[in-house]
Amino acid sequence: MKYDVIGDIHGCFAELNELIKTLGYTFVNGLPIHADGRQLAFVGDAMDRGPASIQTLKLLFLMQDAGKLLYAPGNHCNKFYRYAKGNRVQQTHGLETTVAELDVLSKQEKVRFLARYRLFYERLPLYVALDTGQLIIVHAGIREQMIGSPFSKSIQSFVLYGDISGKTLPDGRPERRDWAKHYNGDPFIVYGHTPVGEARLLKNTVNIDTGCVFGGKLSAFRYPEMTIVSVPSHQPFHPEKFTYFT
Ligand SMILES: [Mn+2]
Repeated sequence: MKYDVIGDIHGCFAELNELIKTLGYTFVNGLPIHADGRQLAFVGDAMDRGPASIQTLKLLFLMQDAGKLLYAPGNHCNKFYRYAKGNRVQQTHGLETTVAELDVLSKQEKVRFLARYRLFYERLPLYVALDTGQLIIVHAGIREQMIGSPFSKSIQSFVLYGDISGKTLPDGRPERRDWAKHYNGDPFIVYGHTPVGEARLLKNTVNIDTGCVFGGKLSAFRYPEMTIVSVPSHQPFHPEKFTYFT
């Protein structure tokens, strides 16, 4: 099977559509279909910050209903799930934009959407293993010894938030260690979470979060070809949101 793994969408539905078409898919009854039988996959964080989180999620719901969804949840997915359950969560870091989209809907539509989202999230794995375990799709990162291990809170934290040090950066964001630098596993890891100017290939890992919602681009990693396909963002450019690894 061949895959096209899409980076963090963050509500950039227009760019998602353009990327899916650029990859050679056509929409049949709302579902992206590829003539060569390719499959889409996602590194998570489909919502928050961008202009069209609800539309993006509705496409993912449709794919899930059709049994065609390969999606690794991200930290924004987890926070929105807690919101959808009625937990008290801070409406910051982009959640406020998704909530604003919901607030335009009727009460009934909002309740129905949140119920559908809870079901969506509850059906997701922590990460997606494909090609007999040789391809791993995960939101923020994973350590070799975590692959195939039973669920634990520390694995959940790592896949959602990455290798956080517990320290806070001057701008208030949690410090993230460069886990990929220390990854020496055989399975190839496709991940996102940390916006980079260009898709970053390092050993058997690739970060495909090219910061679409911050004015970069939306990227896909083609497997097994190991090539990148991107479309430019429609959003204003915020260079300070990108990480430049050394
Ligand atoms: Mn993230």
